[in-house]
Amino acid sequence: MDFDAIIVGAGFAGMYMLHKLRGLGLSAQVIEAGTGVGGTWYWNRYPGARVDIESMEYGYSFDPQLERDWRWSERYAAQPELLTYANHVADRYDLRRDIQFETRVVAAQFDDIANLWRVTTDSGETLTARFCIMATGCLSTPKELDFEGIADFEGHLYKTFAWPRDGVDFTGQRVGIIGTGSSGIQTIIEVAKQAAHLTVFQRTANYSTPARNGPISVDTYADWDANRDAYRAKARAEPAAAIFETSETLLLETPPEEHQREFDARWAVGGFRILGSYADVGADMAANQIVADFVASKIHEIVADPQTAATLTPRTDLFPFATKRLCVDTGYYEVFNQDNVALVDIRATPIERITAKGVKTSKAAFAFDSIIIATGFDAMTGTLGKIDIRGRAGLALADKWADGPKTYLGLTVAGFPNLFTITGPGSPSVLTNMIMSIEQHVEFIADCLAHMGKHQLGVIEATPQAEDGWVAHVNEVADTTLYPQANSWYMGANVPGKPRVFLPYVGGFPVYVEACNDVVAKCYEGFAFSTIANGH
Ligand code: N01
Repeated sequence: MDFDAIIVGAGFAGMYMLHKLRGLGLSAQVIEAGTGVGGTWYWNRYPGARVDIESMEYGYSFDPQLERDWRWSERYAAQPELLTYANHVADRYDLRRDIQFETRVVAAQFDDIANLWRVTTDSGETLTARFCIMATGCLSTPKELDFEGIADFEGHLYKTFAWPRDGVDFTGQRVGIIGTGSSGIQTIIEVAKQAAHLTVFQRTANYSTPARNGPISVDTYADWDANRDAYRAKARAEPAAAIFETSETLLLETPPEEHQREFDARWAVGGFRILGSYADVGADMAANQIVADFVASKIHEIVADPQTAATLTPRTDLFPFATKRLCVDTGYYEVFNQDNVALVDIRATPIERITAKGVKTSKAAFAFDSIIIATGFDAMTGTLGKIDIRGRAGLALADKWADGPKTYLGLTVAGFPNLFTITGPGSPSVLTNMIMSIEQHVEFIADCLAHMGKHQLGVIEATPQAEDGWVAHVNEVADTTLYPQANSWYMGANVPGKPRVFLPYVGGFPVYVEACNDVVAKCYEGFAFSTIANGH
């Protein structure tokens, strides 16, 4: 089967890409491993899974009628509602007829002679297309489960990233959970409501701020309906493409009573607002410590037992505030005041192994009916790394990226013609409201393909010089921040053996969009095009 484009993944990126390509009159086929659309929201069905960008800002913005017709129920939509939304989009634009479900792409190889991509699936089928577009998501391949003895456990083992579709009832159970990132924190809150006893194994305490979730009022909707364009524009003007009310004021130039007021106000609004409080928090350790101290004081206010509060308080010597992704919760720290919840510090007493009955640390043995694994993902490059992607002359992407990913704009890779990576490494992606970054990339790609059609260009490829320049810029900007100090998944540091490189672009969404627009305005500066004679 031959197509103009093959799109890998039917999450929000793949769905919109398909819709855009159809609009250009191009044939496209989406290949999706799951049985349905939704990507992240298809796979991550653990209890409490919920978006932490406000729902109003998280929905697609490309179709005003879609926005007007859809009504979110809560300020932060829960996974079932997000999945319903993804299905609504698929139905509305009749996307499913061009999506091949339950199929995994295992290889994508560029044929230099025919100038096309040969994409092989796990069923052994090979499809061909001029363009190959990776809409594979940034957090779609879980970390390897590296616990010794995990196969010995006789109880139930659950993974947040592959949760049973029918849900799990933990009533009356002794449950252990490993991992206190966003997935773990959201899961803990819900499981603590059911389980007879929940033991939380924490290696690194994480910062979490209250979501202040709740129903979206009629007034809020009326306001959004009247001012939607202005809100969307406001979000796009923010570094994270979401309304954090980002300030340019420097914390270190502000009197203490004023920053206390500012933090309190932002804590009261909830969500990620605190991230926008002062411009120097992400770059200056002294400023960063002040916010860290504020959050620490909140943890100590909420958690009754001082020892538990201390263990839950993140240490800035391990990572500065927000250099690991901030979590957003509804009652996380409060959970530790419940009698049925215990916290185990596995930095002090490491897990030695999983046993037939539960978990053994250096200090004690714990018996469980169920263990939940919430240990995170091989982020941004993990899924691409699992596909045997080969560009010109058989060059393997895995080899090219052996020391860390190299891209031009996070969208293209030199030596890999007609390949695009939506929200790829080197783009703002995970540091932003993903839907905004997805839309911007999809529109960039669609405009590029339209340009190529108009000018009868067959092949586009980033030049090595442009790629080198972009990679240097991505690193240079990251080095002006505190991010590289953390052993985070942003740095690839959560996966043993992965190169330690800051993966996303931290220059901010507006700066990045301007860079992309500038490239286009300069006739796709940094790209080489060629025409082809063989009909492709
Ligand atoms: O994964 P994580 P996640 N032994 O990597 C611990 C997005 N997301 O799935 O920090 C013991 O953040 C690890 O400890 P440490 C969001 O972008 C969004 O929770 O490595 N512990 C950490 O506590 C998020 O950032 C939403 O010391 C081990 C945890 O497991 C990203 O996905 C919801 C361990 C992993 O945390 C990933 O979040 C959920 C080991 N061997 C996710 N290995 C929303 O929108 C790891 N850990 C709300």
